[in-house]
Amino acid sequence: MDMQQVNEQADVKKHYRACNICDAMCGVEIEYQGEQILSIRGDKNDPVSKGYICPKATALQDLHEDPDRLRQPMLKTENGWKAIPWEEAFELAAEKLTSVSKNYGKNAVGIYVGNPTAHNHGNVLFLKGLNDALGTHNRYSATSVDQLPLMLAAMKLFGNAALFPIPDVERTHFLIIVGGNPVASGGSFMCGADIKKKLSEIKKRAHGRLVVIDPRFTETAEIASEHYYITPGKDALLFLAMMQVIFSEALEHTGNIPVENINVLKELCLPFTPGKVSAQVGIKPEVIRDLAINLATQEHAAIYGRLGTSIQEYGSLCSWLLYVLNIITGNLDVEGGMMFTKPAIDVAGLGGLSEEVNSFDTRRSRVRNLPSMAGEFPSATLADEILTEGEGQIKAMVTCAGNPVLSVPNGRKLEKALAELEFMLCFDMYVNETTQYATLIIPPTSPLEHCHYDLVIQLVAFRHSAKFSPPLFEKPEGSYHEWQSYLEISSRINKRKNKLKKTSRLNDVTIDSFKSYMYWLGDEGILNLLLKMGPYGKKPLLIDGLNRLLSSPKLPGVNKVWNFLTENLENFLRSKHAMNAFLETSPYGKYSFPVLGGLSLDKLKNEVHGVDIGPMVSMFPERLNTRNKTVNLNPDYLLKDIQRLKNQLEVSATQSDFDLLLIGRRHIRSNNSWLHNSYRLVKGKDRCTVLMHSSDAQNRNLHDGDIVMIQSRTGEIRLPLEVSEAIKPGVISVPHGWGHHREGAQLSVAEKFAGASINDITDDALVESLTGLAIANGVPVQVHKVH
Ligand SMILES: Nc1nc2c(c(=O)[nH]1)N[C@H]1C(S)=C(S)[C@@H](COP(=O)(O)OP(=O)(O)OC[C@H]3O[C@@H](n4cnc5c(=O)[nH]c(N)nc54)[C@H](O)[C@@H]3O)O[C@H]1N2
Ligand SMILES: Nc1nc2c(c(=O)[nH]1)N[C@H]1C(S)=C(S)[C@@H](COP(=O)(O)OP(=O)(O)OC[C@H]3O[C@@H](n4cnc5c(=O)[nH]c(N)nc54)[C@H](O)[C@@H]3O)O[C@H]1N2
Ligand code: SF4
Ligand SMILES: [Mo]
Repeated sequence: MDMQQVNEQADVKKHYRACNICDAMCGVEIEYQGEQILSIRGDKNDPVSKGYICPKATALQDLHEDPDRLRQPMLKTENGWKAIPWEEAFELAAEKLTSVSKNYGKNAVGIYVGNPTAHNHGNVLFLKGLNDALGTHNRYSATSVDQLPLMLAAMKLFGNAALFPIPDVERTHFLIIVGGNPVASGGSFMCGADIKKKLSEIKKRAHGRLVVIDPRFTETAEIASEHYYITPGKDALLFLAMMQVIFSEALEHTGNIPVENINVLKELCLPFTPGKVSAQVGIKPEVIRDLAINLATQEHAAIYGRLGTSIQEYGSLCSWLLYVLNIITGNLDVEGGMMFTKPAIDVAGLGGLSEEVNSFDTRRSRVRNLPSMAGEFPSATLADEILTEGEGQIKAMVTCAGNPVLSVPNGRKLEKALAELEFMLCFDMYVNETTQYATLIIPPTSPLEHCHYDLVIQLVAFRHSAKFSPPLFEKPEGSYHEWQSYLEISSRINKRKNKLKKTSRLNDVTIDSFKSYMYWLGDEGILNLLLKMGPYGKKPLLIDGLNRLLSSPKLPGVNKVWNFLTENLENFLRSKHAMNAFLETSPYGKYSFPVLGGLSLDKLKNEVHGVDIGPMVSMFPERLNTRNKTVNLNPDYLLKDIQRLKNQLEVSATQSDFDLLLIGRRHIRSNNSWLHNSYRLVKGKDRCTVLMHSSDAQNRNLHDGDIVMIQSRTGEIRLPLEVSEAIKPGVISVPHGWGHHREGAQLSVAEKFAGASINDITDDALVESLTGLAIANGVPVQVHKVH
């Protein structure tokens, strides 16, 4: 019987799940017959997304059916890629990774973790096991081309690098969005479906006002009440000037937030008057004043920033100032302002307990002396660590759901570096721009072949909900889910390393029994435990309770309790394997009580459309993880950057050959680098173009449709020009995630819509001074016509 016959006989059925492509978590309804997907629509009964989806949802089908998608481990041979059995792949990976670390030291293995990891709970839960098995300090991720400054600001202010303020978009009356384009991106750190509608609704509320501040007149600007063009990289000046207005008008008020050192701020912002910063920022002094005064006086107001204020020269300062502006205007932790989440699996609560998550500058990178954050080094220096000889040089890499050749600055340099590795293992579903350098690629199951729970994104959503999506299709026989591959490889590495050490407490039997235990528990078992322990699980609010205990000023001997707990935790965690992810969340499992009711995986499984838990609620000061339950506003770690800005106020900018500033751009039909193999999503008008203001085009005698060359310190790319009025003069914009013409990649659709990679011309030497974060917005470039 062939497939067609099977399909004809099968009933037409409906499957419900959450789309896990971007951060919006839309509910989808998939109609299918046998193995055949008939349609993908919005799930009208999803209590949060209510039927909304964007065009990318169809990619769930395209990814599943894509003939280029890898379904088996692939080994690079002299005659090209060869599919090999799974077990053989696990053995080979463990063997090579162990031998590199034996020959050159554990730091000779590097690991880079990409964005889709956050959309795959199994990977999140089992990554720590893999990291521990590798034992390397050379860890990198998309964090340092994305939200790292937000983590640092949250750590400094709230004592927890995983506790993020999120705009309460459903109840705010005045929202200022600086350097974010949620209408295209679906909303980041303000996650939830149909953000365009949610934002539009702000304008309908009393005194409702949506303000966008962006060098480009974006899709979000189109629906805003007002838009102001800003010079890239000058946001910190704007924020300091707003702060200056607030203090000079004596409008500061911090509501229920207990703060320290607010007077330091008053001093600090004195030089930054609206009049002084206006010319550099590009916004009139009266507008700056008005925004500041309204933020301080209007109820239900918030100011929010995203990539435009993050991956830029003053990313850390901007992110900190944004949070502080909300604090001193009484808009933090109040309805309609910036609030904190308490998701069903309390990732922020866990973050507060983790020493590693809350660590900054505990190590320095070998070549460029850049600081670590949350146990990772900045990705902008990954290529250096591979290319520069000496002790600790990276000789083997592991990538997990990442495409750094297209996403990290100076991708060309990284490419050269990857080509020199002795071994590279990529967990990915494609042979793409990065994974083509692999020795071995191990694919995940398709997005429709595994279950899904939004472990990470719920942390940064503007409304609490929970949804469990079962797999739609069985995974192919003999294949492994990604978490299983992680587990298989980490157990094998652990065994090999133990043989080398001979002295370890762990022997093969314990490693094997742990592995069996983890298989028995599975990703679902862990989710179930975490849900039961979470805030809606009717458990003793374990994580929450610990967090409170640890930061309670009234409790005598807190340090003793802390030491006791961490010592015990460490005893569990020292065992170095995948069990860690689980143990970290229930280290006190033996003291826990029977679960009486509340949220559990079984309950969620019965709610196929998901459950709406409700809006964010005020949680301070309890939710604070600072030891004394106050927010210290002293910006000691930022003083250098503030001084640098102050100096810039006095001197005018020097002329440079690179006379334009390059910024990024997102489009609703792309997602970073990896949806361009879906024909439905890439067809139509070319999207990988250079956007330039008509006056800049005229000055260079350039016309719409011309092929132009963009040059920077690091390289050049060619792209078609799109002349526009919707961008600030002096600024050009190019989307990232393109450049699929690289030989060796096997993306049959994407290569026909190749575009060019902006990260061939972003500069790995240009990093934020404090963290080493990549500066991808505001890169100096020049543009010429190609003859
Ligand atoms: N110039 C510039 N650069 C940027 C940005 C910018 O705005 N401008 N944005 C930055 C940001 S915010 C980010 S997050 C990074 C993203 O950087 P990365 O995470 O490195 O890149 P992605 O394009 O998201 O690549 C994801 C990879 O994961 C694979 N993949 C997808 N799903 C799965 C899965 O379930 N399992 C596995 N194993 N693989 C999977 C895809 O095939 C793809 O190879 O890019 C950054 N780079
Ligand atoms: N469709 C789609 N959705 C996505 C993604 C995608 O690639 N495509 N990627 C996902 C990921 S990984 C992330 S992190 C989020 C990102 O989500 P967003 O941050 O909302 O997305 P961006 O479009 O990068 O928005 C950044 C904005 O900052 C502006 N900008 C650039 N430089 C500056 C500056 O110096 N100052 C100011 N004020 N503005 C500046 C840009 O013009 C742009 O409009 O989106 C996620 N969702
Ligand atoms: S907005 Fe994001 S989550 Fe919703 S359908 Fe589109 S890609 Fe999926
Ligand atoms: Mo991102």
